[in-house]
Amino acid sequence: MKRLAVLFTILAVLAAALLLLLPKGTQKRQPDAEHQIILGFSQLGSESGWRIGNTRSVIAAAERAGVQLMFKNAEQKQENQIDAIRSFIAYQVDVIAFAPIVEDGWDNVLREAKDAGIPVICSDRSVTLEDESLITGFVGSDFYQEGVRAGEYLIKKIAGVTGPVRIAEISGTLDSTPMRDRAQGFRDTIEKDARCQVVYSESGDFLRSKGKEVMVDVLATAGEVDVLYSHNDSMTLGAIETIEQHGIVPGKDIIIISVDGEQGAIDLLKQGKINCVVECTPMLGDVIMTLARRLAQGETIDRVTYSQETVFTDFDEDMLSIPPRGY
Ligand code: GZL
Repeated sequence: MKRLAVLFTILAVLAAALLLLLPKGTQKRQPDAEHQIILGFSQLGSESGWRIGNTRSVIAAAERAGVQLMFKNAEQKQENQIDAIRSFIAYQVDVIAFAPIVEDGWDNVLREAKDAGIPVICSDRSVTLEDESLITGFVGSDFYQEGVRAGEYLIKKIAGVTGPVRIAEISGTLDSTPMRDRAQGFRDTIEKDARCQVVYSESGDFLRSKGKEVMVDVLATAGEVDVLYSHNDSMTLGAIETIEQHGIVPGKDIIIISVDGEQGAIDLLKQGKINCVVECTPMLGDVIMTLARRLAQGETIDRVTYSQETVFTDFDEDMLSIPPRGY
């Protein structure tokens, strides 16, 4: 009996040694047609109606697609996302997808994923990397174009206005892709019109509470403001609370341009309290599952997959018929 135990021990040690000797990235289980795909998804938080809608979309799509989803909410902390990705690697998921809260600081953990042979998709936001091969693809919005659409609306809205047109911007999470690109796309569009002046810009971190606070500072320090450009609807709704508390009529005394397309913002658009809502769809779940399945089966995917989006404005004759938004 004792000889048998010794034999088993030797075999176990040899097996473990063999695994360690294998080149990195080959220990992972290879999916086959019968095997259910396992997707690790790191969500950045629950900061806005958009984010909650995005989470619902991912979970429902995994259910529909028959994908086993390991979902972790980082509650607005990059370190929690990094920990989540490491746990997916340890579990040897087939694919990892994540919505990076900021663009920088991902090289090491994404190198670990690549060494483990696990492809990674950026969902919703992008990352800045020394080695761009660490990410297989991006699925989400073209935030720069969202900024351009906001700027194009404003130019149309101020037709006939002498100027100057003084603009306050409440931006999203610092160093996040939507914040950087929505700001740049807007500026590149309005800079062609000498009347437009951005007189104030401060981050509201995509949070309603901070949008309300920042708007207090706008009204206290920026002087006469003709336009509010807010990077998401949650901050816009908070800012409008402040605007109304100061006896200012939103959508009339101050032009309000917002991004996302949450139901709450569309409702205020219909009431004339918001003038323009640039759509940014959170419904990315089905595309993520399609891309994950391709990767798990060893296929390639496009480097960038953009969502199709529109813009809702007070120029639209059919504004009142905008269907329910679902987020
Ligand atoms: C955009 C997304 C942004 C939304 C905000 O794709 O990353 O983050 O515009 C959300 O509402 O907080």
